[in-house]
Amino acid sequence: MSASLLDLVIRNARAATASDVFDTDIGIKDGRIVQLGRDLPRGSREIDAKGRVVTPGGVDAHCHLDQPSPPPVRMADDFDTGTISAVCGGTTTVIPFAAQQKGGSLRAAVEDYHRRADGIAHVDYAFHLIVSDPTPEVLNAELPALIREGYTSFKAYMTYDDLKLDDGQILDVLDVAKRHGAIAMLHAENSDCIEWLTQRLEAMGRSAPRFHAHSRPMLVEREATHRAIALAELVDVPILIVHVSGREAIEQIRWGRAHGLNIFAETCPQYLFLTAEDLGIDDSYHGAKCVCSPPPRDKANQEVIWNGLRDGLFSVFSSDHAPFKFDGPGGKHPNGEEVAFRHIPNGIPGLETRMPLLYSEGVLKGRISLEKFVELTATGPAKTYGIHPRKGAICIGADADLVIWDERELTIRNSALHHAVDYTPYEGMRLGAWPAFTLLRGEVLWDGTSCVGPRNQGRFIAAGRPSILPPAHLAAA
Ligand code: DUC
Ligand code: ZN
Ligand code: ZN
Repeated sequence: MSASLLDLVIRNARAATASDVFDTDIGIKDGRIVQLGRDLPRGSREIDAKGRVVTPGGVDAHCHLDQPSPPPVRMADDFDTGTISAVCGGTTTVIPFAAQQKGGSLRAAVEDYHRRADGIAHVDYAFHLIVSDPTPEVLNAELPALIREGYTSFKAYMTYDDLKLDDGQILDVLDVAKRHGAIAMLHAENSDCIEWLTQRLEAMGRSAPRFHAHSRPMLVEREATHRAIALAELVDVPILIVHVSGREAIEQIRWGRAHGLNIFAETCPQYLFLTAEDLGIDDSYHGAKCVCSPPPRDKANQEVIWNGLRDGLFSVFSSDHAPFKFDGPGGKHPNGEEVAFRHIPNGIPGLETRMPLLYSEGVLKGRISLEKFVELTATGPAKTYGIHPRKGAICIGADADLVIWDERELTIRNSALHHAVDYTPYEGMRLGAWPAFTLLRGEVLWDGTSCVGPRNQGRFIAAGRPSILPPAHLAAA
């Protein structure tokens, strides 16, 4: 091969995939990986990785960007600020949610969401759907057509009045997933229990942020997780339980698997690095910064989550980035004021810190292997949502979405992050690594200190059939 053929060669990489770690050069042409091996010919550009770890770019398969919320709530990040923060933290593909409004069409939600992303995203993106109103038109026409067009995953909520489905509706959407080859993601919390507890807490004057955690104890997640599994069993379809927070939900998932059911699971940094105490040990409103659902639990549950990451219980590690500012209207002070916990927008930022946190606390502290890190942050999500091996892989033909890691000590400071949120729940945490380079389709977008590459190059990726599903001919049988 002549020297001019390669656009970029990354030399001396310690490449990590979900199955191996090996020393190699990486040859890139037209945005794709075209050669792996030692002593590759010169490229038009060269980066010497000097034995540094190189992983696939992260796939953050659960984040919320510019998602319309009931007024006065407003997300802080759009596709511009959200995806630039993704780049700086090593994530090169995001999968946020096109959310159907009750009474609205799913197709309209998708078209609206494309308008929000088109031309301003800095990383590639696919969309999950949120089905909040499964009318016959949605079930019989819109959803099957959208699945065929590359929207092969959708989320159903078991809580939140403006989103939740009842059990019959969940059965209906699971049936569509089975017949048309999509993966359903379930937000598993028992809505009636939460409302009952919330009213009792409010009646006792317990409305500070920390009582959010009291209104959503683990049993509400355990019950809904079990019910979701039972509904999936009835329909005979795989499902994925999102944002699993601790032991009781995990026990249900293990039970389902022990009974031969294909139950997949996702967890998030907040369940490894935060506890309910971060919502406040007194009635301070600062706890609103960590209000998310399900809420963070305790140290013992963090250990149970680590075990699940190690032993294959989890296939996806996502940020669940749900960006609301702390100060000012629209965010954690929805009307510009402190409010009772039920009115605090649920969600915390985490797109930029997801990969460095897991690398530092997981890989560098010996809790998980490098291969497991890659599986959880890139390969697993890409396979789960039908974009592998184009994304989430270091192999010939894959998009050259890569992170070159710099193992150095640093402290997380919100002032150094790139999202539009005015805080990070991880302020002051010490880390041992951060991306030295992030590449999207062979272009360096982040060089360790600044965003250097071409902007707004993010493209929509139409997802295929999730590879975790049985092959179509068997599923139909
Ligand atoms: N569920 C999510 O998936 N994200 C943010 C809040 C929530 O409840
Ligand atoms: Zn959710
Ligand atoms: Zn979410």
